[in-house]
Amino acid sequence: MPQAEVLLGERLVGIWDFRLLDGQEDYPGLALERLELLLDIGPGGRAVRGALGQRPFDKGNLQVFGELDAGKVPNLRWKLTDHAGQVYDCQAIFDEIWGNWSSGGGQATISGALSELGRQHGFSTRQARFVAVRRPFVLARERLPYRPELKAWLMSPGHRLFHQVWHAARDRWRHLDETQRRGVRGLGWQPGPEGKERDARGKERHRNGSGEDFLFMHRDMVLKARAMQPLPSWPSLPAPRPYIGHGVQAFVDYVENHDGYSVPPSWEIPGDDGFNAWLLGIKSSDGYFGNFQLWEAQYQNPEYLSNLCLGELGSRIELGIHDWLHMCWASLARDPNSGLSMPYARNPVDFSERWFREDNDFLGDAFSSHLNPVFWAFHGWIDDRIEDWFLAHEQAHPGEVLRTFVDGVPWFAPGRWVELARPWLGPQQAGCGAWLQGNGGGGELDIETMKLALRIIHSDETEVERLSRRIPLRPWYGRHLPPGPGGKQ
Ligand SMILES: [Cu+2]
Repeated sequence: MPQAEVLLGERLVGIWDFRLLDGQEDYPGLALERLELLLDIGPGGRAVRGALGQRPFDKGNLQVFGELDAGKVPNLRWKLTDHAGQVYDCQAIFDEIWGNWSSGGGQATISGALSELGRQHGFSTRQARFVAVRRPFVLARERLPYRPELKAWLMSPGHRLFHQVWHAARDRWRHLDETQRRGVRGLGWQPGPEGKERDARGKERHRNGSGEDFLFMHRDMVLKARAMQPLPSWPSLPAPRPYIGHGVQAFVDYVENHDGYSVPPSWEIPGDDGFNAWLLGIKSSDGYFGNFQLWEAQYQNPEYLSNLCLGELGSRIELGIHDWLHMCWASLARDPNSGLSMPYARNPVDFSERWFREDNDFLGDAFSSHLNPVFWAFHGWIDDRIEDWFLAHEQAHPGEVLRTFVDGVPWFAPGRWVELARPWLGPQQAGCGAWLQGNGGGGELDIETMKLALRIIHSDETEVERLSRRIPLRPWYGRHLPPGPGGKQ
């Protein structure tokens, strides 16, 4: 399946508000108010299918048939038929004036003309010109609001920076030189005890306990958030977009993101083919059925789980399905001031005021991901796998894993299957970095400490960026492009 067609498909699928510009007398059936053009392309599909009609879409829709041919863009040509046997020829232009605005589910237009099929164009031909405007993707935050208390906690600068530096320190530790490490240690932000730091992506990742840090820190976060508002886990990973041919209403509900859990449209980083193909793949039905569902089954398979240490379970989840979940449900990032799309997302050391606003809930960046309501659904799902792991061990060798509490959080005692007595939650000294510890930490000083730690952690990247005068980066959770377990992705 050529990528150009997939990308074009991503731009066409959706709900378009349809309006005749003229010819109303000749085409009274198309001159109705609130006509909607629904466009879909099946998984791996090479054709555009759709419907033109009015809610509730249960009768009287016109059917749309067209080839999906990126070589002809911006020209589109479709046949439309109604139930009475009337057939229309539709020639249209897919409007690119919006440029990158139309990628990632932003606004776009299709404008063109309809005529009765079987008549040649000319003065006697009745043509009707139309325009169709795509509705932007409805973001999860519009469907799944927070209570004020929880929202305030999540969007506080301290919490944003805590989450970012916690992930960045362990993800980048193996790339830091001695000077950088000394700097980070001096601020208390080394991931784990000094000299025995637990880097999350290095050779020892499955054995050094970093996976326990990952599971424990997020369990702590989920418990504290749930104390302010119920945030249910996904009982299973939400199914991909239903094909319009299986039911128009189900398609519409999905595209309008009724439950908040629809996968947002993909986007492209210019020139970064590896990222673009990966993102399309993880957001596709193939990605869901061929990879997500396999992971989902593996992490509930007692035989597999009973042979894993807790740290290896956490580390495998973190570096695989966790990156996928973040990026699959991420929407194209936008500049909070201008609304312009930012396919690379925020620079990790850009601490301008605008990024701290509540609308910055981009799932691809640890600075903002925890503001996105989908975060809690899938981190809850990940957390529920810990119980599956425990039950699997109980069944295979009862008593080898013992429950305990760590800082009031239900956890497990060190032993054959558990490495650490104290997973890493950031600096333990009073005040410093204690953002998850009850009162919300120590104020301005901590905020500046965390910014400084991030500047040190990213200092080599900033240099590269300065020299090359560009931002050669990807969104945080889209940097590593892990393969799925299905082998194809
Ligand atoms: Cu996190």
